[in-house]
Amino acid sequence: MNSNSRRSFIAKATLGIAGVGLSKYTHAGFLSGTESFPVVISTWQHGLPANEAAWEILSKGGYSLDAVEAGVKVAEADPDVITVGYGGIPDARGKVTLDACIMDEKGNAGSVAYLQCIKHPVSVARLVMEKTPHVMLSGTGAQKFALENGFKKEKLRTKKMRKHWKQWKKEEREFSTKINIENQLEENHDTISMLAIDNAGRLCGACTTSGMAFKMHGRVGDSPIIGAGLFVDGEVGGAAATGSGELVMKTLGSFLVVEFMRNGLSPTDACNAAIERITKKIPDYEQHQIGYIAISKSGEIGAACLQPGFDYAVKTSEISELREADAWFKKL
Ligand code: SD4
Repeated sequence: MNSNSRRSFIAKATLGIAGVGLSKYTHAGFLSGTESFPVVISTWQHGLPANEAAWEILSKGGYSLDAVEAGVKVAEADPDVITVGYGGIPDARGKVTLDACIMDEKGNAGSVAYLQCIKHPVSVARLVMEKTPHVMLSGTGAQKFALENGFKKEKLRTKKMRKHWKQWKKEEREFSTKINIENQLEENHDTISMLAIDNAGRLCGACTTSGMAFKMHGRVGDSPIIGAGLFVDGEVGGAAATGSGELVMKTLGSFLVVEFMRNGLSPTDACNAAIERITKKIPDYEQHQIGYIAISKSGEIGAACLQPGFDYAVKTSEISELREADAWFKKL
């Protein structure tokens, strides 16, 4: 059996189990569990320093909305995190275009898409939520709104990314998804999505990205789409995504995870069920990576992914660690 057919076999076998009923999902028990408040989780390795920044606020009894904003801003400001904010991998025309959103425990939401030259898109998204009657602003309108509210216009593309883009133009010139190695230059990669519950039990989330490497100019992914890249229902739980945004958008992934939790699944089982939905609905799912993180309103955390290799960072008063999410395609 070659590795592709072996993968299909494993996927079918798993589908068989899962098809019996939602409660039949199997996952490593240590990956979820009840954690006390406050708690913060976020995607990928760059989630570790981001969680620390969020913790500064949470540990002092602060608001989880402030915590998730401050947390993801660490990745946005870091030129070495090349899939978020400043230093992000450009699109096919060499432009860095950013997507971000934020959501609070009451269901208020703000979002920006296709935003250029502004270093902290998540903070602009928060202002959209707090200062406008709208949920989402995009492109030049979003940029104008940011500038009117005191943000500075800045050049975001680093020299390293300009070189990377020039090289890509010379060699590849075609968009392709690469599982877990969207960023081939560094260990750190991908969108940062963060969910936090504060001392008062308020659950908020944020998500920010420069999107898929060398995407078409004008392309917007799942990250700023409420319900796709992020969804929070303060009475149930929250979920957030990373990976190939098109698949997440087609299945409204984060909303789906929260709805599965509403129907009684644990966070990890809910993430697995949303991954399963992708495998049922999207024919070329094997070419992609998707990762979900989730948290219930009581502070239980979980995660799941399509391909092995998705890590998420967890911070509580007792631990600060990186965990490997349960993969649909188990390690071969
Ligand atoms: C997007 N979901 O733009 C983002 C990118 C990402 O791993 O998370 N990549 O589709």
